Amino acid sequence: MDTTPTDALISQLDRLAGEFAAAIAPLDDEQAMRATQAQFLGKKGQVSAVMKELGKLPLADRPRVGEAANRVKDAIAAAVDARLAALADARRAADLARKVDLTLPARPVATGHLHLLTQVRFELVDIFAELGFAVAEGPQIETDWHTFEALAIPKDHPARDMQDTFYVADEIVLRTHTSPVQIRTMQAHPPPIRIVAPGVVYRRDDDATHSPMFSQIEGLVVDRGIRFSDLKGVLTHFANRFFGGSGGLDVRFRPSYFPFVEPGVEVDFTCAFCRGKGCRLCKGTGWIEIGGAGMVDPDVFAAVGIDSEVYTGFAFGMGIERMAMLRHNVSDIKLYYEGDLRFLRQF
Ligand code: 2NM
Repeated sequence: MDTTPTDALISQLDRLAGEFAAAIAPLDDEQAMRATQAQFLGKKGQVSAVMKELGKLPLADRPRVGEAANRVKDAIAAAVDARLAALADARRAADLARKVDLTLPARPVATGHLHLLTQVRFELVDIFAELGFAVAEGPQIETDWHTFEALAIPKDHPARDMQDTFYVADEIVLRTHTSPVQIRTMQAHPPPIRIVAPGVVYRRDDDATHSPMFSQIEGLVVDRGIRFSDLKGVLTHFANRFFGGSGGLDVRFRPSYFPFVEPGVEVDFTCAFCRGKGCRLCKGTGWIEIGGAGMVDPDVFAAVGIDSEVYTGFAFGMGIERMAMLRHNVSDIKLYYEGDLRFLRQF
């Protein structure tokens, strides 16, 4: 039987499907297969080349050729899908063939933890939070007014000297204590006030026991009828919560002077290590120095617009590095800031 040009074209198209399957058989990535698919089906591809002959065929034959062309396109798409499925099956089979011991212990995941000073700061804040204190924060770069003037620190006070304070600009300093936070709180809120202000402060000191940046926590309570004995009660509760465990630690006030309080005191706690008997840590005294405190000076209240005829208050401050030192036996303040993991990992 004679083959018509139409039949020849159709068998040519059907052959292309087989050629395509052979072309992608060695390929093992989808991108290469898609490129080959485009080669066959694209404008300059083999299928198009065959279809260009369509115009020469009798009109009546053309639908049969069109069907054949669609068949080829479907066959090519099916060949790609089949090859991709085969590859995926092979990968999965290889995966399953690999021996994996699911009972092996997992590799440990390295986790960090909070810095010792952060842990201790949180502990301190938590204890005061139990007593109803809120946490207040403020800027580290402060005005001379909030840092010194409002706290009744006189112009010629050594703390205001360039030798002791980092000046950022005229009348702008790095705060030397967190007391400016208390000033800002008193300006912003009427009493009753019950806050602690934890944070870093800056002083031009740098030796074995002093760092130019260190952390403090200060407390402030202002209300009607706040008394010196309230201060002692709060600090005694704090001493026993932070150091005590079983309780029984006392607070001792020694007369002292801070421009912003009157009276002002240095605060000692019973040495928690010898329970007051005297040991190396307390240098035989039975007492440990903790910080300073006092009743807020009426001049400070005047600066922030609180009527000292109506309100009284107490304030206290302590160093967080020193608290951490006493609790964890840290010998050198520099260890906190060096980032040596051999130190940090111990806490
Ligand atoms: C201390 C010791 C004594 C203190 C006073 C004030 C304020 F703003 F209320 F006047 N804030 N902090 C204070 C008092 C801080 O730290 C050694």
